[in-house]
Amino acid sequence: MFGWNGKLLHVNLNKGKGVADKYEAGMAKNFLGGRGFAAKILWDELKPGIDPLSPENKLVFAAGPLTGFALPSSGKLIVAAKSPLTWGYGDGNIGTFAAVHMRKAGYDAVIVEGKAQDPVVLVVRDESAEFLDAKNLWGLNSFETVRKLAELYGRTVGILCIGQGGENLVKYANIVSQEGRAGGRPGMGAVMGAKNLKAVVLIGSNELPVANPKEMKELGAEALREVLTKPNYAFWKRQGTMSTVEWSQENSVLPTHNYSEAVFKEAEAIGGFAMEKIKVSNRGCPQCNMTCGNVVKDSDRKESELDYENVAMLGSNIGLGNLRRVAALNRVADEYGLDTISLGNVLGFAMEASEKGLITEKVPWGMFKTAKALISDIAYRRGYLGNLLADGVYSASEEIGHGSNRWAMQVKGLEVSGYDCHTTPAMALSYGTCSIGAHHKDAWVISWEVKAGRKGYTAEKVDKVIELQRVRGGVFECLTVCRLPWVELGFELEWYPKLLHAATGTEMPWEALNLIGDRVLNLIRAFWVREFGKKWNSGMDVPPARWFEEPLTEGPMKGMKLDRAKYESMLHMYYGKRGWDEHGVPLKSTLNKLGLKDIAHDLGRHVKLSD
Ligand code: PTT
Ligand code: SF4
Repeated sequence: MFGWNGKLLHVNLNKGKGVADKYEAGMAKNFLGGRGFAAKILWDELKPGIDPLSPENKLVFAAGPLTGFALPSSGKLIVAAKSPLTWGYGDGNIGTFAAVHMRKAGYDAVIVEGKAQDPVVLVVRDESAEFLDAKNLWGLNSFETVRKLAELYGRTVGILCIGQGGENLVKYANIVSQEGRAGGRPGMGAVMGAKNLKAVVLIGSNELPVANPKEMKELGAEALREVLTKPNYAFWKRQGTMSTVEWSQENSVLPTHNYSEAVFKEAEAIGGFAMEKIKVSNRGCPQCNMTCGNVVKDSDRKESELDYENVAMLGSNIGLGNLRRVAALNRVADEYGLDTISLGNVLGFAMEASEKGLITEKVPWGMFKTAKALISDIAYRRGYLGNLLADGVYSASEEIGHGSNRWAMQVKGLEVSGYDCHTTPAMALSYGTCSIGAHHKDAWVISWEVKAGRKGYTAEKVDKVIELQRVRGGVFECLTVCRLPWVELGFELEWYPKLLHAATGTEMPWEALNLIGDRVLNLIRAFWVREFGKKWNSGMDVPPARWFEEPLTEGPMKGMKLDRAKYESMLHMYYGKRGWDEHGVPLKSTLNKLGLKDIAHDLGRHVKLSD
């Protein structure tokens, strides 16, 4: 095999042992890498119904056949497991030297199972897997952990770690790398913590197997040059994803006060241009020449790396209009290793619950000190409120009741990311049907929808959601390369089959890639259905009630809200186009057509599948 290493590393923490396994060429051909490998491995190796925080869960780090080559933005990997937040499939995408080192160590995926007796660091150095006692690291935040490990192994190795959030099993704890790159929204950090795994260090020194080295070198260099010529390049380097704050405000989709509104009075103060005034440097993922991490000095005089989601969720959504303070909240979230999107949601939820008198604690909107203290309580599960919010917004709403589930902003248990959907039915469908819960990664359809017109619940919108899910949630997540060169700069999709040919020697036109995308998304859907069995229902694909029931009261879209009946008919149109039944379960024929006959057979033992 070329492009792929053809090897996985299985690590058992109970036994303190790592074993390398070869995998069949069919796995590469059918599932490509990254999310495709993770979904297949979790389907094959996890017993349905296990507790995600038990030793039986497996944590998969997986990359794709382009990862690590010198081509645009190829330094990312997927981290996946059964999610403790949703109890379904969970994953995230992290830009990290660990991606490059894992591939150069000779592996396309590392799978960690079991639980270490005491805290450990897993160190994978080419063929060897060793374990380092991590008792002295347990309790440190992610920055301190990375610093200590870098002192031991050097600054250029790959390090993935958890902060106190993961240690204390906060259900949206994520995994942090390189001081400010973080991923695994649905609690991948908690899965790591439950395994007593404080960090993974990856050190690889081999050449990547490449089918056509000369072609790869030339194409990669040409592709990198091409990125630099894109008209939006200079502005992108200045603001990265931060210009989305102004865009969201102008288009009335900026989450504000727990998604009750979609414009924020102080948006300008937390936008891309305000950020430029306090920016000190750019950071980013390896193998990237359009680095987009905006490093600013926060109100605690520490460095904090800002992206749109961080600012929308820890700024407008909680009513905080001071960017340095937003940056300080973002910094502590990175230190503790807590997902900023879910964190902004639980804080917004607590502020609303406090305002409505449903909790005794006083958590006023926009109050920086209270929010910061509460984040610390969450990371350590301190006190009633800290512990309550550490389990996520769905669980918190179940606990406090009084109809708060109507404004607990989540789908399938995962908190909604930074786009309000009162006025955007296609984006609501994207959240409703995303493969990990309410995340924008699979189909960021909102920018298209705002131009195409918001009012309709049309077949064209359903088609667009499916098209984006295939390319973004399917192909990009399997390749694990960053999608932003394409999304933000218009780097053409035609590059990827050419680069794949150079790396693997295989012709993979977009029709073939799209088919893989559909196969992987159907496999993930099958995973959810297998986990939930008879409890699975189409209501799990419906966004929160607030967007259907409470119209916006401010801004140019004042008075608008979603129409539930129309959303439901659009959802059923989506099921039809996907080849799923009226409950959103794939038909047997759909799975068979996608080459997932064995999955259909297995799933049929858990739920009744229609033909
Ligand atoms: C992603 C989610 C996002 S999406 C953001 S900002 W964004 C938040 N970032 C967090 C953070 O930072 N610290 C923290 N403690 N929690 C955070 N949670 C949030 O996590 C990220 C970039 C971004 S910035 C985006 S859109 C793109 N996402 C990609 C993707 O998903 N796939 C892909 N093939 N390419 C992508 N490119 C872009 O990568 P999750 P990163 Mg991320 C500080 O993690 O779980 O996938 O959720 O990893 O390396 O930081 O890159 O406006
Ligand atoms: Fe990472 Fe940004 Fe580069 Fe993508 S564009 S690889 S997120 S630095």
